[in-house]
Amino acid sequence: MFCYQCQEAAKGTGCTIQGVCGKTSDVANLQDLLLYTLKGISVFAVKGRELGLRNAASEKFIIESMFATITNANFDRDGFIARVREGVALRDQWKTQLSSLEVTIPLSNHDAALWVPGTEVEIDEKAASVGVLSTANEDIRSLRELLTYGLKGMAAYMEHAAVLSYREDNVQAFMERGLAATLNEDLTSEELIALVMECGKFGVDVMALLDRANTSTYGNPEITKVNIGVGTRPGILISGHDLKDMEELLRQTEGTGVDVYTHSEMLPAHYYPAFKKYSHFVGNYGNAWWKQPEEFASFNGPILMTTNCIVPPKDSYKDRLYTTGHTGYPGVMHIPAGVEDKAKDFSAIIEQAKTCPSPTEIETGEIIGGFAHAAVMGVADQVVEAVQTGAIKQFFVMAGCDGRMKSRDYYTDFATALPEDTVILTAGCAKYKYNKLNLGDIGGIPRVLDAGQCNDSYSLVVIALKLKEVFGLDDINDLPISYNIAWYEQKAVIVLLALLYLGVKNIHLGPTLPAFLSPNVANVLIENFGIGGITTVDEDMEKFMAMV
Ligand code: SF4
Ligand code: SF3
Repeated sequence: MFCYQCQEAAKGTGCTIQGVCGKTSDVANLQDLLLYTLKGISVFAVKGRELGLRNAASEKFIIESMFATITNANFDRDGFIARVREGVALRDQWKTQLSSLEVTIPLSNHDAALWVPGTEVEIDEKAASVGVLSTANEDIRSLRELLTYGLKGMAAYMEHAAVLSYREDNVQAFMERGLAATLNEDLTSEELIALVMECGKFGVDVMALLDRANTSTYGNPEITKVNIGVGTRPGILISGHDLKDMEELLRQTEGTGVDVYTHSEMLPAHYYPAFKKYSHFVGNYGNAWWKQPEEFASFNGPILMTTNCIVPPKDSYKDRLYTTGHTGYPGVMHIPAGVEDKAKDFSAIIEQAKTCPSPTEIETGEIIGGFAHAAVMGVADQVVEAVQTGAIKQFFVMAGCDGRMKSRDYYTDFATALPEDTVILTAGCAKYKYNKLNLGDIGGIPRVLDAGQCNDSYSLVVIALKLKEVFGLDDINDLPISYNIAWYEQKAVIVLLALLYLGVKNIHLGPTLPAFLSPNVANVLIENFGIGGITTVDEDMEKFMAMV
């Protein structure tokens, strides 16, 4: 195996024996093979689209399978083998359909468009030969992977929107074009860089789409205080990003005597009006994804993982862990999709919850959030005035991901060290590094404004664009906003590409720069966008404040 798609890549270069995330070598290879299969399908899907032909099954398969290969989403070997076989069958359906048309199909002689799976052993052998390192040139490899990881993040957001019946054809078309392009040996670095930038454009589109999907279905997030303590009844803990699962679980648990709590990236569900009406929706339990081992143990009740990030479970709670959607873990119960558009059936989780003790209290109090674009626009006058009077001197976008590395304490220390006339704008699970610090407020505006999940970074962009308009500025970089972003997995890659596409400069990215950026590709990002890493809190604070 060779995997370097996330921030925890071993030794800062890549995992080669087993993933730091817990992914085994065979599963890592199978994920590579699935990706290869998706590229093969895309070769034909691109041509089909040109000819006005579509295949809904292959479109759905590409998105769902891309999502399954994201860090910490799915560890299930058998599931990946089944997907590889299904993918080749879909590719061959396309082939048959196009063969009667006698058209020239670019890349149709590529092995990804031709290979046929044999026995499981042969599949494993093939899987070991199609990974990241099969691209010899390190810059081309770097650009191909940067594009691929952006597409993976994009697929995740497309899937979250799709479960709410929101799709955008242009984004799907780009996904297929981008995947096929990574097979093309003729593309120059410049052409690949252009595709990476285009990926950022579609990243903006997909986050806007998901924002529409979420807010049209569940209402605009509202400024909300969320309980972080526990009740006395048994509970179910729900994690991940899938709001449709959230809705269903709340509906099915109503009146059962079982409470519902959120974990990690599901915290922002509390901000949506549609979910506030449930009195058994008690609060948020615990912190970011990497705290699962201790927090899932002390929760005492069943846990539902709707999306990444799964930490390989401990035996102490494995029998009360459930996956659903495109997540999976061997030996962990999986709740399948509902049959014929029926809702998923969560009764097994609810029945198990009834037999469990209530959660053990690990903290008490409240946290505040729900500062998505509509809520912030609602208090825009107050925000603008605070900036004009100098009460707020600078905003710091500290969005992205949290992770288990000790080096991420930097973000807690940075937030603590920020001057009192600054405000943190956050989204994603990065917030857990500073959302319980009680940093106070500025004239009633909290110093940590949480917009929501990582995809709600879109809200931060909308807010920035609005402020630019209000202050009559030509350039988004003239706003009093600095960017100190933490990344972990591929959703953060699409968020980053989206910000670059919007022209945001001087983003600091940490705790380490991606291992998949070759020195030359990193230089392109440094020279064109001023991307930088992090150093120490003191040094960075000095740099940031000098720019104010
Ligand atoms: Fe390593 Fe991250 Fe890949 Fe897991 S996803 S194998 S931790 S680089
Ligand atoms: Fe977190 Fe995985 Fe990135 Fe959605 S849940 S932000 S890490």
